[in-house]
Amino acid sequence: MDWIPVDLERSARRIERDIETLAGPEYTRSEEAIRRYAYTPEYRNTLDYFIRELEDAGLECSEDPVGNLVARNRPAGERVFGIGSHCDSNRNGGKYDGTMGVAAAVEVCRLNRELGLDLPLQVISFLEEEGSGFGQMVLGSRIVAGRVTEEELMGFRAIDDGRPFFEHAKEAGYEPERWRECARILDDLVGWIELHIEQARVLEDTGKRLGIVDAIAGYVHADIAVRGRSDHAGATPMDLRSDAGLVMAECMLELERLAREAGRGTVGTVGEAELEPNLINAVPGRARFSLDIRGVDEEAFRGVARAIETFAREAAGRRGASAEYSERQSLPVTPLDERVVGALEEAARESGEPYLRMASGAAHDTMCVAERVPAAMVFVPCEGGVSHSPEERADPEDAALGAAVMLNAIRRLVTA
Ligand code: HGY
Ligand code: MN
Ligand code: MN
Ligand code: MN
Repeated sequence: MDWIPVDLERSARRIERDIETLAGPEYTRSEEAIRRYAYTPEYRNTLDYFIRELEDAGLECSEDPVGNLVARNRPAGERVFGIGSHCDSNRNGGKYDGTMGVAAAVEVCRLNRELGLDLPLQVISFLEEEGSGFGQMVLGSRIVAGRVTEEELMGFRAIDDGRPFFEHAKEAGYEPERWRECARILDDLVGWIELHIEQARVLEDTGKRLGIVDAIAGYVHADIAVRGRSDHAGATPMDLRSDAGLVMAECMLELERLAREAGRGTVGTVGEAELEPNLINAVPGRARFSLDIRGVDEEAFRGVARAIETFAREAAGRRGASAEYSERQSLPVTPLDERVVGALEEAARESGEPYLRMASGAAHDTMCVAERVPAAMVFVPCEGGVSHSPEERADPEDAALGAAVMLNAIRRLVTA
């Protein structure tokens, strides 16, 4: 099947306009980074922006009971091909993570209409992919995939004000008690592709413009709470202390050692850390820190999670303290669909641009969609691999090429 000619320059300018507009003050809580969390005014403005663009491209938009945005160019019940990503941001986010994937999906819809292809499409922009609002990553797509329980949902609290997820959802106009109905948004999908920035530097280092993703690393998210004893920092001799901060410090270094030792791409990160009472002249009696452990080898990364849990208990015991490990959530390594990957590779070859077949170290909503729908991803480079940072930089020209590759692959998949 020959390559559909696309005016890549025009697509790049439209994607760039979307990205730059959505970096403006009404779409982010602050100027120094993109701060756009579920159920906030800036998030609502962003959804409304995409709704306008999707309606201009001939799609009908709706939002499911928790706020996943869905847009279709076919009536409910008819088979469609799914594309999309997320437009919430990390708490210290950049302009491109997620948002560029939704913008590329909108561009596919524009091209579909302008070129008269009339491919059956559905766009989804998933709620709370980053976990910036409630500390629960890929929450919108986990709800859609049924990878949460009612009990868990009822227990999720907003990071900023501690109020329940359901309360925030209702205040934003949704009906979260109907969360089980969200599964329906995957019912008509014959396939799914998410375009996303790579968030690492493999494409840049190898001089490729496109990544065709065939697997996504699994992960464990957990917290360790240490209880030692608060003491006077000046009067308490070193051998009489039960310093929770030192237990945390030992665990941080042990996590690094375990991840390096496990190899096979296993990584471990302590990204959040709190000490109590967090005073210059008090020995910390309590510490709470997060664990983000990932890899494409299930046994390796889950082995690291088990090992650090044991280590924390023992390190705490040696200091007269105790340590409590609690898992927030985890998702398995997700192999993606060979037929969708193959169609993307074929389209990438036809584009004549250098591409690389690769795995994703970052998590994506596609992990949850892939549970029920043949799915794959397209990566575009980001400068120096920098992401989850306002320094994130990516090239709209690459996203335009990615959109054209998606369009060509979808035509191949829905007409075969
Ligand atoms: O952290 C992740 O993998 C995703 O970008 N939220
Ligand atoms: Mn993302
Ligand atoms: Mn992210
Ligand atoms: Mn994602």
